Amino acid sequence: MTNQLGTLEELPKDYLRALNDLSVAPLWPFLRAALPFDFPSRATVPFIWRYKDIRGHLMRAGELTPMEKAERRVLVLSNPGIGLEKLMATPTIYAGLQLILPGETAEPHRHTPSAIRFVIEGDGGFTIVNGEKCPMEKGDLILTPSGTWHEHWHAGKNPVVWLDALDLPVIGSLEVSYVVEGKRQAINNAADRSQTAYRRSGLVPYASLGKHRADYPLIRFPWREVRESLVSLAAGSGPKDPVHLAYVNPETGGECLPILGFSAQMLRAGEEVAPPRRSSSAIMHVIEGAGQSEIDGKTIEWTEGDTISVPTYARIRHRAASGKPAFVFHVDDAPLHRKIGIYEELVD
Ligand code: 1HN
Repeated sequence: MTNQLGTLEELPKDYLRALNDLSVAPLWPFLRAALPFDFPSRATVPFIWRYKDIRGHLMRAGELTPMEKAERRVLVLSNPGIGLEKLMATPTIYAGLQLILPGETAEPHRHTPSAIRFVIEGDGGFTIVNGEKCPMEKGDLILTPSGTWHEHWHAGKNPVVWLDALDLPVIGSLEVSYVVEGKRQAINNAADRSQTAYRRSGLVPYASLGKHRADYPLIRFPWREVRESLVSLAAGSGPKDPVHLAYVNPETGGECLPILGFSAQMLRAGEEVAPPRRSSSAIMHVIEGAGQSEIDGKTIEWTEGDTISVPTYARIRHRAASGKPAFVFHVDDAPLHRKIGIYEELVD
């Protein structure tokens, strides 16, 4: 084990030039940066994007840039430690706030990155995913897995805003990110299938038994039901038990998308929780309530609508304000970490 690796400066200029001409690089000057001892180096910083600061600028984008010129009208939550133009909230998570105004549509397309929408405000928006019409109510989670057609509509009266999260940094780094445009979809359900075929956990359509399991059977997870489930779970558990539910594929019980994972957590009024340090990076979005988090020594006060980045292996403590519970939505890259065998949790 050594920190005394040779540097570029130690090498003769003509040698470096000869290597350079051949597009060859010596490993040793760069090895420690690529493979540090004991703990990874991280560009991602803990950061909060406050909804109250950004909302006005998003509305202004609605005046400045028509849909035809935007394709998707989004302000991207770019981690300042990584660089704003990289469009990354964390090493694996793209996140943005998308605005759609009454009467507007975001045209159909499908792409290799998988996406989710998490609704922040407004009524009357809907997303059609492979023909399934999904209403968008505050707090609803809607999946648009890799390759699924999707388009957004707005039949309501007020602006609709949602949080987009995509695995774009991963798909981009694999050099396989692309989009295909398509025709408007015929709607093939009256009520959305997510609310009929998979109405309740523990019950799946009989015909699905013994068959190849659907990759993405459930597309919309209504917040009303997730919230009720969290409140019931809190009532049925001890005062210190975590109240944290993962969104899963109802046919497999596994994570609903291959790279990013989604969960919702209730923090009881005044409660403080200290999860283990996880290898996964994450964003945390405040659905309801207020509180503060300490992330790698940085104290962040949050309230409804805010979104926070959490670096890999971060030391975290969350505290809900007293008076009422807080509800938060998490996006993390733990599904990818588990698949490639790098997921770990450390307890100090
Ligand atoms: C996308 O397709 C949407 O469909 C939103 O609403 C944000 C960011 C990058 C790439 C594709 C959407 C996106 C996106």
